[in-house]
Amino acid sequence: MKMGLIGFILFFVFGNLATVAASDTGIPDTAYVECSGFAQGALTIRIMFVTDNAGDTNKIDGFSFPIYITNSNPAADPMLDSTLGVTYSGSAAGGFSALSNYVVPIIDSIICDTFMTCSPAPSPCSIEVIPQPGCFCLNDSTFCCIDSITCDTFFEPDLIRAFPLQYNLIALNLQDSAAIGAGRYLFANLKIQVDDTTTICVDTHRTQTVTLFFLNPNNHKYFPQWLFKCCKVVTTDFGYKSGDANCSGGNPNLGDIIYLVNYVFKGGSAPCIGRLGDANCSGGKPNLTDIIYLVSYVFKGGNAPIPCP
Ligand SMILES: [Ca+2]
Ligand SMILES: [Ca+2]
Ligand SMILES: [Ca+2]
Repeated sequence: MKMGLIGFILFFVFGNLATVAASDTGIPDTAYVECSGFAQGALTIRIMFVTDNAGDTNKIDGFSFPIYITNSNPAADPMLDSTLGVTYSGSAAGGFSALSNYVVPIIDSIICDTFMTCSPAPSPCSIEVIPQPGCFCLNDSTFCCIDSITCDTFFEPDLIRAFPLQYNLIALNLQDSAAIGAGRYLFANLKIQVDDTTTICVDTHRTQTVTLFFLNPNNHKYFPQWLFKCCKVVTTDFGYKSGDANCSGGNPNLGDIIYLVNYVFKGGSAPCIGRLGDANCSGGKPNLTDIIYLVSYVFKGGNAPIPCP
């Protein structure tokens, strides 16, 4: 578990400073998500906002963005780039003095040990002979009292891969650099490496300790509207043609047929990108019909494999 000192401090600052609700002047400000393309194995998603707030006391001087990211395909094995420089590259808040981004640890398991002392019961063990609360009859002749319970909490070790992922972004203008006035801006980038086609959805969420809000220069917070969005990575984003089961590039050929035969009938490796093996785009895992389809294309002038989303 690692939250980062800045994140922790900002948490504290927000918790204690920004307790007075301020109204959002003009029309409601809005935070939203933009799918910004796929390149070199990574999907870029932009967290944006638009504000009409004018006047020095109404501008934006701080942000709390709890983000909740889901992934539809475990085989895509998404990995978030949580480097601060990537997250806030080009951000309107990039010049703010305190920038933080941290993945909220997910509790994997809790293991507890119970320590107790047992004694022989003077008469057959029953509720009457139990000396105090916290004790119980172990059997007819023995009672036990719990001395203490200690628990260890284990967190998911690889946080940036633990989807669904809670990601908190906090930007605070602690010095007197300019607050952000009316306009449409980028707040942060989510750069997510994926190995397969998938749908990544970005939402906000609310817990006891975090919520989405903007802060004005008087440290009053207000709550912008939020628009949820999903971004898709499809087969063609990877630059491979459908049927190129071994990801060798170019048109599907005999090598791909052999690769699929091995996968379907001999327990060989799955296509490097699952959907590439689905030559007839029927959905599901590649099977014999996809092999027949590929054979027809490669040797009999049949239709080219169908690009599948
Ligand atoms: Ca407004
Ligand atoms: Ca190939
Ligand atoms: Ca198929």
